[in-house]
Amino acid sequence: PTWGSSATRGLFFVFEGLDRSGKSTQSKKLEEYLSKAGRSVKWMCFPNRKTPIGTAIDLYLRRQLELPDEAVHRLFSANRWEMAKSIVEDLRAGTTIICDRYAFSGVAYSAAKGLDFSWCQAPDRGLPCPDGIFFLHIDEKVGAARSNFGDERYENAEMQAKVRAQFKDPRLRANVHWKDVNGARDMEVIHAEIRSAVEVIRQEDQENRQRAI
Ligand code: T5A
Ligand code: NA
Repeated sequence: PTWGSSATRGLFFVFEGLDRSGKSTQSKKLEEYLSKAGRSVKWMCFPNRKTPIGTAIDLYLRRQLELPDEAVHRLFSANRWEMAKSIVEDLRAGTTIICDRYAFSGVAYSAAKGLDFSWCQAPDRGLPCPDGIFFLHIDEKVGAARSNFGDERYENAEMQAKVRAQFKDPRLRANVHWKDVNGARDMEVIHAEIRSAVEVIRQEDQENRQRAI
């Protein structure tokens, strides 16, 4: 992590997965659990469609704006950089951040369109690194049963299959705490598994800090 390790630092958790895998559901459940437990916690998502760059991304996803693949890839990354400073400040101030999609989606979706994988990774290098990534996986049949795919770009079976393959690339999991979570189960069962993983990460973080003192 690039923001140091003060005694009060918050933790940074990211949810990843295909469309309709349950990221929003699970990330909001975790937020609710942590805030009820009295922790300072903030939920956010990418793309953040409310910023100027996010507005362009939203138009692109809703097919109202055409952009070259390379350009939109850079916009998704820039949309994270817009928030990087506030993420670091919140973590330093002791706030835990829960984020629905992050740079891993950026790479998987663009690589699925045929862009070079390491080229895709480059613009996100230097962003705050999460303490834990929960990757919700569901197989194609479960995804299809759940989905009510709309008109947004990428919301089709062919693209989802390509993204699924990219998410398996070990380069995404290198040097990060990545946890695969079976997203095809009951919501509460999934939540309980994520909650205990979060407590383990928190414990480890505290032990590491004590060792450093
Ligand atoms: N993208 C994103 C890029 O290309 N590059 C990038 O850098 C980034 C950040 C928009 C698109 O942008 C792409 C990826 C996307 O294609 P988005 O706005 O996050 O990204 O849109 P989606 O991921 O498509 O959001 P969804 O809402 O579709 O997916 P979620 O959040 O994974 O799913 P969720 O929780 O809303 O659940 C979907 C449905 O399933 C039910 C829910 O109630 C809901 O109806 N559900 C369950 N049903 C049964 N059992 C469970 N365990 C369930 N969990 C949830
Ligand atoms: Na979502």
